[in-house]
Amino acid sequence: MAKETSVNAARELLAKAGSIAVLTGAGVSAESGVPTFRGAAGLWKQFRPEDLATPEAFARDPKLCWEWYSWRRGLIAGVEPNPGHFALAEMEQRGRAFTLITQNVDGLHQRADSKNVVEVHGSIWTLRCTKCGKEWQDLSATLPALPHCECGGLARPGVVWFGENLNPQIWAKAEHAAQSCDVMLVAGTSAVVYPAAGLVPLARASGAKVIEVNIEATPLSEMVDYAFSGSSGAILPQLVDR
Ligand code: BJW
Ligand code: ZN
Repeated sequence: MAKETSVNAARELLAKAGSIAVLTGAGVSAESGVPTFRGAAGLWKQFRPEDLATPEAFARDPKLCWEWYSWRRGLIAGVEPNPGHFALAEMEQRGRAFTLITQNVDGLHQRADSKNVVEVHGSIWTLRCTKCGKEWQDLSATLPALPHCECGGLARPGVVWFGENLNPQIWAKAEHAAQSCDVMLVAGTSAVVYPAAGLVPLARASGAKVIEVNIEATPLSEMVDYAFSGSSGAILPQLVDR
């Protein structure tokens, strides 16, 4: 398919859309200083996902797992949202259906004042009890080596690990947004992790136009209507209708 490269045309498409769904990934937070997962400087170059981001890894060594998540919490607490986050928050303030589906667990979209954020992979600021299932927010800079629930159960990070199902209510919101949008904007994701990546073909099959923003080509790049090669911090502000 011929790729439309004009930022102006994509901005106009977004300006005219009655309903927008956005799907973001780690690349959107990269310019804030949050490491991505894949790629040369990605977390998975330094750490093995099977050692840290699976339920089996947590069962085997919860202390090691919490050490990694506590380190990431500290890192994220020390950074700020970047122009890409702020552009998406501004795009939402246009009085039409707008859903920001994010795979990110860092909470930076909310800190940039985005409102309708659907966190399909959970939040690093949420803790969940492995015994009673209670969930709570904890924004503290430091956590105990092994955080516990008031019921005495061991707490785990409220994120979605490999091999785990996504929260059905949250996933239903993401699917609904993908199926009902006129335009889907996909930014900063390698689009290799499912089912999140499947939201893009779902939107397309439902008739949406798709705009991608990424510094590299992804498995989606061939199927989208507009593929912009560049950083989300630079391109997303250009897509806001001012
Ligand atoms: C920039 C930039 C800049 C850089 N500007 N761009 C179908 C097919 C194959 C496999 C599966 C399938 N269905 C399910 C699976 C298994 C698995 C999966 O997808 N595996 C594949 C990786 C092979 N999925 C699951 O297990 C999911 N669960 C599930 O399906 O449940 C049903 C089930 C149950 C039991 C058995 C089987 C199925 C759960 C997936 C959970 C993913 N969890 C993580 C960790 C979250 C917690 C944490 O943060 O620690 O989520 S993994 C990690 O990857 C994290 C991310 O949200 C996710 C996606 O990564 P993302 O955001 O795309 O980041 P990167 O680093 O990959 O890419 C960054 C991109 O940004 C790059 O493209 C850069 O170029 C770009 N970039 N700087 C713009 N400045
Ligand atoms: Zn509990």
